[in-house]
Amino acid sequence: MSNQKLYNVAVVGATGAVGEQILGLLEKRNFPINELKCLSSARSAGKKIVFKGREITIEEAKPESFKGIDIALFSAGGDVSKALAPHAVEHGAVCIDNTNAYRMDPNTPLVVPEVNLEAADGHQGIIANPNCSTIQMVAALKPLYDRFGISKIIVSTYQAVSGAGSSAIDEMLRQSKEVLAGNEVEPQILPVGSLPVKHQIAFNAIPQIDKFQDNGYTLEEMKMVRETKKILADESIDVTATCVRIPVVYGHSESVYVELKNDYELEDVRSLLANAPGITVVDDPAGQQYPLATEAAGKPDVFVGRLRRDLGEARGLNMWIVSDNLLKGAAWNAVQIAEYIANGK
Ligand code: NAP
Ligand code: 3JN
Repeated sequence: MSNQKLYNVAVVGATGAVGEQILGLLEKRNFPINELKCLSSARSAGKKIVFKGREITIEEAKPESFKGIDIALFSAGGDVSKALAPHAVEHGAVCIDNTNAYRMDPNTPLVVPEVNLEAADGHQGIIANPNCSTIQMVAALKPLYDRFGISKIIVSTYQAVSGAGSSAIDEMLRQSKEVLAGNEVEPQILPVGSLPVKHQIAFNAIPQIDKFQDNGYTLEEMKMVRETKKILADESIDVTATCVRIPVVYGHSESVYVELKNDYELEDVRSLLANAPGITVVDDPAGQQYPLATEAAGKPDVFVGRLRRDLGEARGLNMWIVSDNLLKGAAWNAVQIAEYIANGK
């Protein structure tokens, strides 16, 4: 007989793009669940989902929903986390929060298990999951940081529409059909910013993800800057990001220039990455093999390729990093943390 403790688990945002992936992983990983609560807004309350062959009714998330809950996974937006995570903590739950609400809070660990899992030990009830674009980048850079040090990162992202939720996926697919049929499109969802201005995403690239900040960068870009420094616990790294939405459904791609503090050999970089947990190197220019969003979709790993020394800076390295934004970028990273908690941390 197993003496594995079973947990009462709540998934907040269970009907969303991220929530659905979290439920899929909890089932696939056979997470030790006693009771599972699937929470959403009033809009989806009453709908049914099937988990391990059992029908579960979606409930509206309320402060009292967390009574008896041990682990709560939040992915219903920052406002919901701000409103409800403190109640979950009061009821004794450990919250793993997929939103921006607590990421930069000095009392909240910001965790990528392959990078700084030990930071989770200091939690005070909430552990934050970083932004998807940050997660895949720091997972790939950590082995290089440890071995050579990093002074500068310049990243340009090519982000899938699923990062903006199920409605953005629907919009991209709908627009694509409209364009192919020769019809006008009426953009309604993207970019998600502070103005009602919308742009076509089908057959396009939109250089805006989230709201513009006073410094000319978008919030997504500033998330990458701040979160990278917090996760690597190094404020001295210069980070510049340009985040772009492209018409891909699953999988964020990133072109990353990284300046190392020490001299490096490309072969050492390759073998460090090949031996790092959660990283798969796909780097064979002769065979035209490199990471692709279509190949990364549905897989938990971070894929790295196009490794090459910068032409001007001998300590500069260019690389291409791809991962499924809803898996390692959100649900899988959160479930990895939940497994760590369930294993007694
Ligand atoms: P989505 O597909 O639009 O789903 C939103 C989910 O939140 C739905 O389950 C929705 O329930 C629920 N919800 C909305 N308002 C609510 C409320 N007032 N109370 C309770 N539940 C509510 O969005 P998504 O892509 O899954 O993303 C959800 C959130 O996850 C994002 O806002 C973001 O904070 C976070 N996220 C993080 C990453 C990352 O980089 N780590 C990536 C993507 C998303 P209904 O069915 O009732 O509408
Ligand atoms: O756009 C993407 O590809 C990632 C989006 C993440 C996101 C979307 C809406 C709200 C976030 C996030 O995780 O930072 C948030 C948020 O929590 O602020």
